[in-house]
Amino acid sequence: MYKIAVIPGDGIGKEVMEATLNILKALNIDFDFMFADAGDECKEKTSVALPDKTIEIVKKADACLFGAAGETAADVIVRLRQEMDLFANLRPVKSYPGTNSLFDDLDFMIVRENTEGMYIGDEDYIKDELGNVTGATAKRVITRDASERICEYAFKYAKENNRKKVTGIHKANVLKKTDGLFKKIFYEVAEKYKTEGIESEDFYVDATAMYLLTRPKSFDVIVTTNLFGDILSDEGAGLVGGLGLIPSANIGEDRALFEPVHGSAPDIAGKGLANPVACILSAVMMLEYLDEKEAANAVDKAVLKVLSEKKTVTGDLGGKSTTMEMSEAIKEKIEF
Ligand code: GGG
Repeated sequence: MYKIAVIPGDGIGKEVMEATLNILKALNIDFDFMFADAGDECKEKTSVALPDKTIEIVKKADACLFGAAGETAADVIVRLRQEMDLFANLRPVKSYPGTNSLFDDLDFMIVRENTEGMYIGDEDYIKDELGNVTGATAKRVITRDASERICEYAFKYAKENNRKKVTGIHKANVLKKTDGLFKKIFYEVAEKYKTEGIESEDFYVDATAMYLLTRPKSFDVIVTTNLFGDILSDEGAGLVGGLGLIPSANIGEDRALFEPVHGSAPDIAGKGLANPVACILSAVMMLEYLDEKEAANAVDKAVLKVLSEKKTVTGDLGGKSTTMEMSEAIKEKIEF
């Protein structure tokens, strides 16, 4: 029996989570779903965005499924990652048929550092002598330990998943100390993997934003710091048909949380319009993590069939189906 903490969160998080649980319940696997609150609505009700009880439930679980957080994202998902030391954020960029993918055969992985960088939440106002806010600052922290750990993770991931190259992304020409350190450590780790046949290269983040459009097929595994990883993975989503399709995994030493890359999308929330695929594929990543490879494969194939057929898909994919109708169609296609 797997204990799964389930945090639907805000907006479309609730709908895509319901659609995902519909799939998981159809598998021949014993799950104990432990529901927990977090997000904007939770804050409105209880004045806390991430209750201690939720953290307790997540820490007790074998894995966590997360829907979306709205305005409280920093207090909820960013904090959960830090609280549980989920240092590696895996965001695959993969073309699926039947989507608005700009390329039909993209398949690369973005490995984003998840615990420090620009997202440590150390912001301050600059005030004049009368106390008027005249500006604001944000501190960005890059440490040797976290950089080594994420680069090591990316190279090990490449080796174990038959990937050939890892690209380190930074802005070391301007952020000389922070990204200078990240780049240095990237090449220290790369050196160890040279004999394993894993190539390495590095680019500035601005150039990478262009290369993702002009030659995305040249990427295999990307490793980068927190904010750059967040931004580049949305660009990656744009390459393969949008945020409704991109799953993610947040991995720690002995804990993991899985979430769609999209946010709470309040403009379409509650209308059954949200594409459930990003959340369902996040559950596929969870099944792989739990070593339920056969089930993971079966759900992945079912998603592929429904996308290819294009009959029962949501509006973002050119269809007219609701979130739950698409989930039902995927469920019907699962074969063991
Ligand atoms: N860009 C899509 C989106 O809104 N994602 C939710 C979000 O901002 N999460 C915070 C994060 O991934 O760091």
